[in-house]
Amino acid sequence: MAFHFKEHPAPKKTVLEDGTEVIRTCAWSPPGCHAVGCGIRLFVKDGELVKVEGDPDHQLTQGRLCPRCLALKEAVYHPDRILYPMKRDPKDRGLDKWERISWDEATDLIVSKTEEIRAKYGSEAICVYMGTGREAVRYGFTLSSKVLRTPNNCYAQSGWSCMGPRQTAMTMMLGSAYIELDFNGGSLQTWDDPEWKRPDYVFCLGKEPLKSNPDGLWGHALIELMKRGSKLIMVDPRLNWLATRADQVLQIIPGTDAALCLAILNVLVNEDLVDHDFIDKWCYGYDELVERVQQYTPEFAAATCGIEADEIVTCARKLAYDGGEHHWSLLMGVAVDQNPNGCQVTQCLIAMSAITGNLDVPGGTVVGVQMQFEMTGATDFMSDELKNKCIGWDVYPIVKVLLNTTHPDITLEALETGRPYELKMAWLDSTNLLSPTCSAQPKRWHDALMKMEFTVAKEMFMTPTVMALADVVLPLATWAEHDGIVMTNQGCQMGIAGAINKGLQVGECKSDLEMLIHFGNAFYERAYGEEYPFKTVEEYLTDDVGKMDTTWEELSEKVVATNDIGGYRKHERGLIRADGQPGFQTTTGRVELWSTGYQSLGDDPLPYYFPPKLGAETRPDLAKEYPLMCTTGARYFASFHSEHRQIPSLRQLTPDPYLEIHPETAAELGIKDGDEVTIENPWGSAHEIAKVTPIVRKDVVGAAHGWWYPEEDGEEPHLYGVWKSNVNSLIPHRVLGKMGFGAPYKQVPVKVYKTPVEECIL
Ligand SMILES: Nc1nc2c(c(=O)[nH]1)N[C@H]1C(S)=C(S)[C@@H](COP(=O)(O)OP(=O)(O)OC[C@H]3O[C@@H](n4cnc5c(=O)[nH]c(N)nc54)[C@H](O)[C@@H]3O)O[C@H]1N2
Ligand SMILES: Nc1nc2c(c(=O)[nH]1)N[C@H]1C(S)=C(S)[C@@H](COP(=O)(O)OP(=O)(O)OC[C@H]3O[C@@H](n4cnc5c(=O)[nH]c(N)nc54)[C@H](O)[C@@H]3O)O[C@H]1N2
Ligand code: SF4
Ligand SMILES: [Mo]
Repeated sequence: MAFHFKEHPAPKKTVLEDGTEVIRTCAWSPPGCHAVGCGIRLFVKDGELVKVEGDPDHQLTQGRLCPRCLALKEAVYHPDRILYPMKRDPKDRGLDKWERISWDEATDLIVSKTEEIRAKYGSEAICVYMGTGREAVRYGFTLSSKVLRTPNNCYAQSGWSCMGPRQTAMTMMLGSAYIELDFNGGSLQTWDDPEWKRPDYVFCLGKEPLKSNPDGLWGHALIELMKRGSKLIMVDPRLNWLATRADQVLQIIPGTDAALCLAILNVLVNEDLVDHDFIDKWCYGYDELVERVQQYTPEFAAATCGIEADEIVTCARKLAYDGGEHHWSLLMGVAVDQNPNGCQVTQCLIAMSAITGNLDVPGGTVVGVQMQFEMTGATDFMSDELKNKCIGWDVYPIVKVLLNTTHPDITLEALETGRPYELKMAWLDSTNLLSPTCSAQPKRWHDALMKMEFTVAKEMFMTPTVMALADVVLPLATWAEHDGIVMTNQGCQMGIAGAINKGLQVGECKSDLEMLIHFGNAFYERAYGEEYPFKTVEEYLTDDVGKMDTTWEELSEKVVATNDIGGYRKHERGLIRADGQPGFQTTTGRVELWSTGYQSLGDDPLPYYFPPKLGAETRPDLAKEYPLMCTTGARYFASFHSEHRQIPSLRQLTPDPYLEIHPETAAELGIKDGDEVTIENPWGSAHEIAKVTPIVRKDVVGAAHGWWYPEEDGEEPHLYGVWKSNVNSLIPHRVLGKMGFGAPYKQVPVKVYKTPVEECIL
């Protein structure tokens, strides 16, 4: 791996005639985004942010920005922003009785309470809660393991349904980090690089990257590929904007993706549209896979997925191996994970790429390399006894093998029951989990977390979660207010490595990294009697970036580099395996179509399909009363999960939570566009506004997630209206795949009705 810089980069800072400084930087969070690192120009006058523009000198994004980055100024100077540390008496939880305190007092309080809890109950009584891949995640594992010295770091989404299933198959089948669309972001020449070929097809399943820019992929790259001739195949129950530009759309019944992918494999192997050379040299278990997929015919999948059989055959033929002339690239989204069958969907997708000769070739799917940076938080100094206390490792060993976290569903059960032991302290690092985001059945999380003896939170704004649960809240700096680094797919994929350059200071806010170093020093000195290795952000970043043969100073000055992870066919050159040998980092050294890893974790080594766990086939008892399948959480430009609801220009773009419903279904139910509707099932109900649209299947509705109402009363029990549109109240807990990953966030049965006028609350 190496960073490459443009030969003559634009200067980091220029000063305009009126004294305004223009500072080049790369965005991350807060406010929310994944690690995309789009190029930004901050206009700062006398320490105040005047405006934000896209940076035309950023080699990848070239000035293009989403509305969320353009609205940064509204977030920075929002009157509701938390600017100072605050505390509240635990007996006043839920009440707006916050008292401003100094950083010193906050630090004393946090260190003394943590040590009191550690002494009484052991380190394992502390749990850090993190959300999705915002900047906090880069430092949060280090915070929990090294600074707070607890094995418990929880990502609360039921079934680890974001990346859990995808990461399982990538690790087990390839031994690799994240696999990605080949958009050639790791080359300074990007699409003019002669080594690169544009994919002939992009097979996009359950992902809409223009809106989501997920996991660090700059979604707009797809448009560049399409301009150069790449054709798109979309598998999605919603005909989203990208689908309207696609070559083929498979409008699937939610949660049946494994059946479709198995049928595509069936066509590929039976019509012999595969790369035998690659299979013979690099794959393990092909014959068994061939046998397994026989039962999954296109006709079977057609009936299961609600797609015509000949559409499936046509699709498979587009993905065929044709002697290596043409290639296709894979985009797989979170809809893969938010499905108890998700570990098998990914298994199929990787098999499809591998057997058609599209793994790690130009225009194919790029294989990621292992992380070079400290992110996962080394626990080597922890005793095995303490490490193994990590909640849920005994029930679902996959979390131990794959991720340095607790198991989310088991964590809730531990909080509720006190078994295997009591959790007593929560550090809410980057999640607003009472809003309909991370948690399934968030009222249960609310009640369980109310039992904590002490709770710390970091936030930009008062959220329902902080208002209900926290005793201390620490003010968080936006990405314009701190230094840091940001890399595509957190550095394990080709793409950019950008400097986050501080442009201004607001209140007493600190960044995640500043807080890590602050509390690192405080705990080491006062509690452990040791010296924390870093005194300043600069020292930390110098150490981090130094691994890439550059310095923090150089990256900061030049603002953006490309991250070269070693090009294509890395398995041939020993760049995937830890021992430097050719092959993949698996037991057999090959791409495991028959997975020894799945088998060792108690699952079937070959992919299989089961119908949605809450769908009509499995739960006919529910189907009659709850006939519609509800998919949730398709992303919007104007929000990142629960964030941005208080930002005026963004709220104007998406003022309400919308429930997408087909015109015929709406007519049958007497629902008109703009009506307030109630979405209901045995687990709960939520109110949203009907958006009557032909883009959804007639048997499907699409609900928005992440809603709360910052403009409303924040105190208990209202909590900014967090229970009004809380679609996650309808998602039951612990409905998981065999290994413990994948939950039905995108396929719950519901009924929908027009809310009676007297019960309207929106
Ligand atoms: N129904 C439904 N629910 C879903 C989904 C769905 O599709 N449908 N998607 C799920 C997925 S994939 C995910 S990953 C989860 C995400 O869930 P979360 O990541 O928990 O999202 P939020 O609840 O918005 O909480 C994030 C909080 O962190 C703060 N924050 C933002 N940036 C930073 C930062 O850089 N540092 C720190 N310290 N804090 C920051 C924000 O202000 C916000 O309050 O939601 C899941 N929930
Ligand atoms: N603006 C914005 N960007 C975000 C986020 C955000 O909240 N806002 N969240 C971030 C996070 S944490 C994540 S994980 C990513 C997720 O980003 P993506 O992976 O792009 O996922 P989604 O937008 O949830 O859903 C993508 C598509 O899946 C479809 N879909 C729904 N159910 C199914 C199904 O059963 N099968 C198939 N094949 N498709 C289905 C939806 O209709 C939608 O069009 O986005 C990240 N980026
Ligand atoms: S993807 Fe959009 S919101 Fe995210 S950093 Fe880039 S411009 Fe900003
Ligand atoms: Mo996610």
